[in-house]
Amino acid sequence: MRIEIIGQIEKINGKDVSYGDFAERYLAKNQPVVISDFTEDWRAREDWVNENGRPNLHFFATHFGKSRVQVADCDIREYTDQKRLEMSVTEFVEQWTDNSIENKGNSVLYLKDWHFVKEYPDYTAYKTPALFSDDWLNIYLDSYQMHEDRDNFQKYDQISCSDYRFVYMGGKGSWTPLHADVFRSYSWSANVCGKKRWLFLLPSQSHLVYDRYMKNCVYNIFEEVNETKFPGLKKTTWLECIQEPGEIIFVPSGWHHQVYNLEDTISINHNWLNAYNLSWVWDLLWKDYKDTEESIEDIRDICDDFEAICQRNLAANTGMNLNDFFIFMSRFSLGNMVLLQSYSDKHKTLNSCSSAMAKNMLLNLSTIQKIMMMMISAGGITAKEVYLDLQETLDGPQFLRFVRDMGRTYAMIHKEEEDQALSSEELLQKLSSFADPKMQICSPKDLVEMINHHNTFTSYLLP
Ligand SMILES: O=C(O)CCC(=O)C(=O)O
Ligand SMILES: [Fe+2]
Repeated sequence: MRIEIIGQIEKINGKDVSYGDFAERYLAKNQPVVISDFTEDWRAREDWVNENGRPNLHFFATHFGKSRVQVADCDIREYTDQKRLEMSVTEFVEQWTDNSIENKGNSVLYLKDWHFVKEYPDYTAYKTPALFSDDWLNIYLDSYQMHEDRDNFQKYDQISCSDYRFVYMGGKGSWTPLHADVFRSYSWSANVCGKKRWLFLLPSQSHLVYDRYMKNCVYNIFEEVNETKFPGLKKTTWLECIQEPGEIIFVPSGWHHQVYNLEDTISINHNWLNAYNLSWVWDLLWKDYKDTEESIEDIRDICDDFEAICQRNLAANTGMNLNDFFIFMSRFSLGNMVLLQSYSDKHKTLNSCSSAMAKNMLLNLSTIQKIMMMMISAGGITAKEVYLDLQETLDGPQFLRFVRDMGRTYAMIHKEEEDQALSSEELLQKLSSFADPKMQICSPKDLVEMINHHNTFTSYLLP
């Protein structure tokens, strides 16, 4: 089947766009764009690339050879993805080199989802550009796990969910099947070397690549697809992009994409979410929850705790469940409120003239409130043991790190002066000015009320 390509993705120069422009034109409008001029000073572009512009595989084998990585066999489909193998970077490099010398019809291999930053935190391969730094997911995961203390997920957590910052490496012809990203998050992807061809589908056409039960998605848009099963595919229209070395592509939420490496390519990509795409994340999480519930409906009557099983399955299938999401939003809100409190103590004001940084955090809080209201109307959180204890949160070292990372990041994004990093005593003092530290956030309703209370209190300080 031939698919119809109706346009190309816009390209801009990173130097020509401020954070405010980017947020308004691309994050808020959920539009893809390719940005140049952000990667020139990255260490990765020096160390990882030979003078001829091809991957320096020798460098990988000597510096990171022992790492265990996931490698996709691009020729073999397994369920909805490619077959994955596990091997060391040295083995991967050997196979890649053998394949390109002998070219004897071996499978095309593609190293994917390598949590490089987690594994080598002291080797600064690159710096995330400010445009992509309002990243709640990775800031959170640097301090917390998505499913804490849940024995069943310890192993899964550490391997798969430690963060959403990845390195990809593959020879010419390696590719990624059609998909929309995890949690319907945004992604950005930078070519350290090599070229990619991207095909994008507008979210308004997503339903056309699913079967009539909205369960199975087309795997490869260039392969003969069963028209009876996927009658919508012939009506789809696609945007295309050829991404050159050094360029970064912004992939908005919910846009399905299929990707080809046109040359031997190394890329770095992150998944991230923030106030602009939180409703996408919520909508998918709720849909996945309902699907999970429906899939085990027949055992409901014989289960002691049906809800707990649903949440467990949801976390296993998607990487987070409703409880995790609620705790994530609670901690994130708390961090924003503490930082805003600190800002308003210092500047004696918090209003529409406040800094871009303060406005960003106010937007975060109002967006979380909206999503919590949706959660309430959908049925909320029913498990009794899911709550956030404020005292316990303050006592743990993670919260201090989390708030400091957040403060530093927002100051960097908006090019504002960073408040002196808060101490743990100051954390308690700031929090005490809008909440009772003995309190617990037990439900989305508690969180909405706490944010209201905080907002009333901080605007009380207005001159
Ligand atoms: O580069 C690839 O092969 C896939 C990357 C991708 O899907 C993404 O960045 O969202
Ligand atoms: Fe993707």
